[in-house]
Amino acid sequence: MSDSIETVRLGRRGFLKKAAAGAAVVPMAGGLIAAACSDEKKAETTSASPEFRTPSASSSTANTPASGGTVAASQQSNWQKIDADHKKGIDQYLANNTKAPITQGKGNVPLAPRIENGVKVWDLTIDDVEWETIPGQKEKGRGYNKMIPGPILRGTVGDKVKINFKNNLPESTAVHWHGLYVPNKQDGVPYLTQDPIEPGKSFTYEFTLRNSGPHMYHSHHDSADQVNRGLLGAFIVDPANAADIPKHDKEIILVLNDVALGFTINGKGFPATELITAKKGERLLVRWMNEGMMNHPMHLHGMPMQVIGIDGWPLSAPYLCDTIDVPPGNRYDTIVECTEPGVWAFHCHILSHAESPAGFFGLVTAIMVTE
Ligand SMILES: [Cu+2]
Repeated sequence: MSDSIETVRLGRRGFLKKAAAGAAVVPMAGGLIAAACSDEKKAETTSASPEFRTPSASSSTANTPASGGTVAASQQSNWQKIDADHKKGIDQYLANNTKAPITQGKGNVPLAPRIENGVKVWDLTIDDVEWETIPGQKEKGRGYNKMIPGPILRGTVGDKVKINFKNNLPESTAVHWHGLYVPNKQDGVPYLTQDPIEPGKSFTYEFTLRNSGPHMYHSHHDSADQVNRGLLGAFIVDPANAADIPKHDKEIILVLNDVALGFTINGKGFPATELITAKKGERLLVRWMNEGMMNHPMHLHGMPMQVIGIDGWPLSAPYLCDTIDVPPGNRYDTIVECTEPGVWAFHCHILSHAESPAGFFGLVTAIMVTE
């Protein structure tokens, strides 16, 4: 993948980087390469990490000197710093997706159930976790099985399921099955349908899957805090008839969140977000879920998205768009026909959720389509 992404994005800098790696091959460009290298060094040493809580920390308007000459010098250093910070973020993002993860911890990974007497059974713990959202930024999160988002649970309409929770938090909680038909007493709302799951206690939810779709499970107790800190996960229910599954080559589940852990996609903010990859001609089933407290109009460059379902209910008239507003609680199923090769930005179009003078941050990723 490293090679293909290099090929796709090979601009002047990319060329210079490659050239620098094998400097002997291009002796004539030595001066230029040295300049590029020292430029990059400067970027490494002078830029701060993109900071989503205070995106203007590295403000371009911070210095407004009085004298003309100083203004010119200051403005120059400002734009150079802004450029360098933007580049650093992109480089970190590409390294995260071609070399090794730049943050610890990964959530939103499938968890296979065990089968007991024909019932799909999952055992999940609920814990305090230290969660790294972007390099070096660790937050006091909470996770199912110590990950954010929690593991992806998956079943098929008609399945009997049983989910055992052990609450290791120093406070009570409860788990709601968002979007799923369940018996009322399994709905997970303390004092309305059940007692809270107290610290150290366990609770088992049991129901039969009745409606397909990209559903969610999350805390329904002190939820503005607990969900925002990470007690959320995807519960995918496939239709009983496999022919009803939308035709696709790859399924991408994107869980949005905001506020407590910052703007995150699957528990990570840019540049720690995951690059989506596809081959030209492939169909991606992109499934959006918003577990946050704000709307996020997610915009894809280069290709439209076809919206085929809302909250698991298929649309009788699917429609094309390039920006899909995902409100809190909603899930959208979209198809991206990957017809256009390149690395295409994919970001929230409330721009203060995505970009600052310090570069991209938060709700930003990309789709890379290779030939
Ligand atoms: Cu947003």
